[in-house]
Amino acid sequence: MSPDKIIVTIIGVAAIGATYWFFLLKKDQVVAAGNSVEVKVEGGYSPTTIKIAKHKPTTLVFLRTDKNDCLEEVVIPEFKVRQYLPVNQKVSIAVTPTKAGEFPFSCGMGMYHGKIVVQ
Ligand SMILES: [Cu+2]
Repeated sequence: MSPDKIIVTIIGVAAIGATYWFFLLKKDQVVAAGNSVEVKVEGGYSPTTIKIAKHKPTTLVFLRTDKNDCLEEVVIPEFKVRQYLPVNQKVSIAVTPTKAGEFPFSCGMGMYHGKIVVQ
């Protein structure tokens, strides 16, 4: 291999590594909720995983700062929630999980995902 090809290969591998690192870190973002937990809605959900305790009333406070229409609704099937999220306005959703498990939530079109882990 010529030196320029080696450099291109190294940069390529580094870019792939950085991408994996970025997404893995994003995926591993877990927050244990107290009585409430704030979820930022900006190009997805942050945190993506929220841990809450069984039988504990918990308020999920969604704050959407992303003008993308894709994120204007949040859907949590387990709690029968389909909620419109106005931009730059906090929306509180109270849930009291009655069973343990992992319950996904997503935007109205199912393109962005997060999950609620009940323990
Ligand atoms: Cu969407």
